[in-house]
Amino acid sequence: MIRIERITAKLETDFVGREIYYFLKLSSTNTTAKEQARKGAKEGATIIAETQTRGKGRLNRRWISPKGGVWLSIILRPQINTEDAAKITLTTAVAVAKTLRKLYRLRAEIKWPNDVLVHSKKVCGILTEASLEGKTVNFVVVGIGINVNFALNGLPENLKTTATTLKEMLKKDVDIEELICQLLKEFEECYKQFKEKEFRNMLTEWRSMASFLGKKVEIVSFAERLHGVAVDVDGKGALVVKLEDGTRRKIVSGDVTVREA
Ligand code: BT5
Repeated sequence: MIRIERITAKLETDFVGREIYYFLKLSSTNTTAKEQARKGAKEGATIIAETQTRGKGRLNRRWISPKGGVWLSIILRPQINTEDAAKITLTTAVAVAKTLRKLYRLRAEIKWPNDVLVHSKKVCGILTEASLEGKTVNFVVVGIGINVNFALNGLPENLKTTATTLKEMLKKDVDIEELICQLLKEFEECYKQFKEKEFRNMLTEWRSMASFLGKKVEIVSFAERLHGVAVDVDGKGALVVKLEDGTRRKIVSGDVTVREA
């Protein structure tokens, strides 16, 4: 069980996680976070659940959320345009990867746009949802799911080759409250940089952990399937791909698979 009083005692943030809503079971922490945001919850308020019955991935995919994971959502109220919301996902990925590197010395890597991998296996997924008002953002909910203290058996058969957990990697349970505290701290630092329009610095960090850059990739989106080399991510968070015919394309959403090392 996650002991919230341990988190509160150890937390070193100014506003992220200063208000925590804790639940044994939720449908989805993102859904509850959106409800709380609509009711006026402050920036940084964090929703944590021990398990989720309908954890959400992108495009209505399911996120499997057994007990022993970190399933949380943070409410944000940045004054940004809608087109800047995608940057929050990248900012969050940097925070997660830094946390795993610092606490466990794992070579955590970022896969555009919303995955954190260890040894090429997904240990974390991020789901950013924005409530929009015309061209501006009313609030943002960033959901972070990390597979922590459960064995691979906690996941369905079809995910066992693509996913991993910290317990699997480290061969032991980790201190989950310490992990949440460090994550919220790293997140707040990265988010402050993002708000101070220092997204360039964020991108530099992001690139240093984005292992798939320079590799041949396949990108599957709603409309098409593309092959090329992942070249970079641009100032808006879009993936830049050099296609096989030599032209460059900016991709704003899709799934990336590395085709060769
Ligand atoms: C994501 O979507 O990776 C976003 C996941 C966000 C989860 C957090 S948990 C807290 C908050 N509350 C929520 O309801 N959601 C957020 P996407 O890139 O679409 O990946 C989804 C795919 O990942 C699924 O279709 C599966 O293939 C795979 N998957 C599902 N559960 C997984 C898990 N626990 N570990 C690794 N892979 C998983």
